[in-house]
Amino acid sequence: TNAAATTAPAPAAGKKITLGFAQVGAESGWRTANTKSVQDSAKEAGFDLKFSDAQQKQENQIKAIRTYIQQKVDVIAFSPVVESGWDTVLKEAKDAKIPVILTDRAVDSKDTSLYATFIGSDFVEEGKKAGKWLADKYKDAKEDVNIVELQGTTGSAPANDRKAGFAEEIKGNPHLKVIASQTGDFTRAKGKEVMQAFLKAHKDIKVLYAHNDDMALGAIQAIEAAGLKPGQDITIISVDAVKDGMTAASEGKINFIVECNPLLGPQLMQAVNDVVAGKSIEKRIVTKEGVFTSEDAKKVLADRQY
Ligand code: GYE
Repeated sequence: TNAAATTAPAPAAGKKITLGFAQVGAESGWRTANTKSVQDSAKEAGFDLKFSDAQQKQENQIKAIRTYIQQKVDVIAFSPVVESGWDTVLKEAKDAKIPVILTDRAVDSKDTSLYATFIGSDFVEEGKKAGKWLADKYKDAKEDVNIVELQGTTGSAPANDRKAGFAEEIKGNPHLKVIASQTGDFTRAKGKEVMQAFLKAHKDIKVLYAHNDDMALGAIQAIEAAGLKPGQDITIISVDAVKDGMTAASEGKINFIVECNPLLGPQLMQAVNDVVAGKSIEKRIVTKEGVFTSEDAKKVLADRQY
């Protein structure tokens, strides 16, 4: 498998491959770009794609996976909304001899034979990049720096890991204090709502760490409505680097963005081809990504595809 693939494999001669893809939902700009990448590259690869949107509910995803098993698709791929609770349905796919590929988010199943590979980012690393930048910014702090955190979907791999990675990097400085941490479910509306509540409850917020751009963008609305300047009165860090987030960064409203690449389609289609061809594939395929300050965002914004 070519881990750096940016284009989908060309269609092979012979029987058309059927791929069942159970998507998380349509909760964020990241997800929209991810869905488009999966759909475009399945088309390019000549696959018959069956696509479902679980609206961020695990039960819907399990239903979709069971339907794909009944339909005897060649491969099932999905981005698990939460980490736990997948063993039963994954065993059903295994018993039906349908290979499963995890994309974007991980599961916590002990039995790794339940899936062929996991393609996606290292979310702990993303959280660490965010924490490292903040720890560095406040390395000489003499007073407490109050941080509020907007977590992603409760129980999801990116929420768990981005929280853990960030905490790990800031724990060395006792002045860096997370005074409130709540889920905003990766959406703009929830990000705004929870930030409003944070601002009401705490008068001295210095930093916001949002687990994705959409929640940061919602929070920015709440911050502005409270008469404060995002990026100045409150330092903002987020994850994803989608176009709207990068725009806010270029305007100085978000100070630091950790990139999370949503364009997983080409690597997924390559893995599907390899699995169907019986080739051995790597158990973990990590995507590559960087970080952006406001200045960086200004430079690359015009060329940003999503
Ligand atoms: O960061 C967020 C989306 O699983 C990496 O899900 C993905 C996350 C992404 O809703 O914006």
